[in-house]
Amino acid sequence: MKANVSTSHPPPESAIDRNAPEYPPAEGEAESHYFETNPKPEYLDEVEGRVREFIKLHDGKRRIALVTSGGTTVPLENNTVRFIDNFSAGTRGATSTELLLEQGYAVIFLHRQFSLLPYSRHYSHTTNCFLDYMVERDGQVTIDDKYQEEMMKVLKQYQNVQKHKLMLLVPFTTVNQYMWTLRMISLQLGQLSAPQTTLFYLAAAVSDFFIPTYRVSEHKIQSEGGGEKLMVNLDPVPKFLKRLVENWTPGAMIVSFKLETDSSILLSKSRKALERYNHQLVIGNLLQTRKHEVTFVTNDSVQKYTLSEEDEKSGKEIEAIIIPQVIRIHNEWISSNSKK
Ligand code: 9Z3
Repeated sequence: MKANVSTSHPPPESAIDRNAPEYPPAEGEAESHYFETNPKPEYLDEVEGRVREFIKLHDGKRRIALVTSGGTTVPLENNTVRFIDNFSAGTRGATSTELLLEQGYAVIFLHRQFSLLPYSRHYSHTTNCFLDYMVERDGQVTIDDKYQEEMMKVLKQYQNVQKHKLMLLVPFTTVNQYMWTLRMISLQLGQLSAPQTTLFYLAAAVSDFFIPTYRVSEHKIQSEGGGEKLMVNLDPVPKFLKRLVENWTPGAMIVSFKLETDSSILLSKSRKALERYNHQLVIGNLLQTRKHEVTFVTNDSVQKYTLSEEDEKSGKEIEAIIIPQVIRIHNEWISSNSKK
């Protein structure tokens, strides 16, 4: 039996308001300072090899998208017992990736390890347990007749993607791993001959605050003695989007997401992000309504897209509205940049 209640959302009226001060976009100095003082993940060279191979396989044959997905953690200890996390399940990233693949993109899926993955997301979530799709027949485990058609469709799509090596899965857990990996992949994609064909779709919920490595406690923070408060002192995470747009992958089409909880500031914050980072598209969404409402903000338009109740009931997802619009804007970006 399943109690179908959601425990992952605080009541909207008590959700935190992210009215934190705006930190300036990071420039070159902030980039060198960050990457000199926060260590490179020891596995990054291996991942870099795979990314190179993947890009080489698809460059010139199809468009490549980098999709980021899921939340980043901020460890409080080096030998990590405790960490700060956020709500993101990776639904937006995983669902959008399936649709981009369907439209002919090859996708590097930079995701929080153990968050939702394209295709398997349909059966991996605790509210959608894979065991519920199975039955025992003549001593064999098989898929229940009523799910055959739906599962066959997902299986075929998944197998096609595997067969043609159209998706590369790259995991992260901490915000530092995310930053290092994002920069490495962006620099690789920045070397393509037609950068305008590359799409960045930055849906990951990246922590705004972190503890720089030199201040992180080596071992588990002790609670002995009692009565002491644990004071956590966080620095702002540098805003590297400007570096990505101008230095790491110039010429690519970049879509960032803006998340807020207060509807009265969503539009102004989205506009501000577009101005500050000078990229092509900000998709604004509210924590409370992100699954059925988004607002596209470009230099010359603001457009709200809503999933009707009817569509939602029929199982349609808002990404099925988002992705065709993103591709339309990407097409325009490619043609306006190819003319030059
Ligand atoms: C988003 O706004 C995504 O749409 C969600 C998707 C994280 C809300 P889920 O994974 O949720 O489907 O559960 N992502 C970007 C959030 C973010 O951190 N944006 C930064 C900001 O708002 C700018 S890059 O400051």
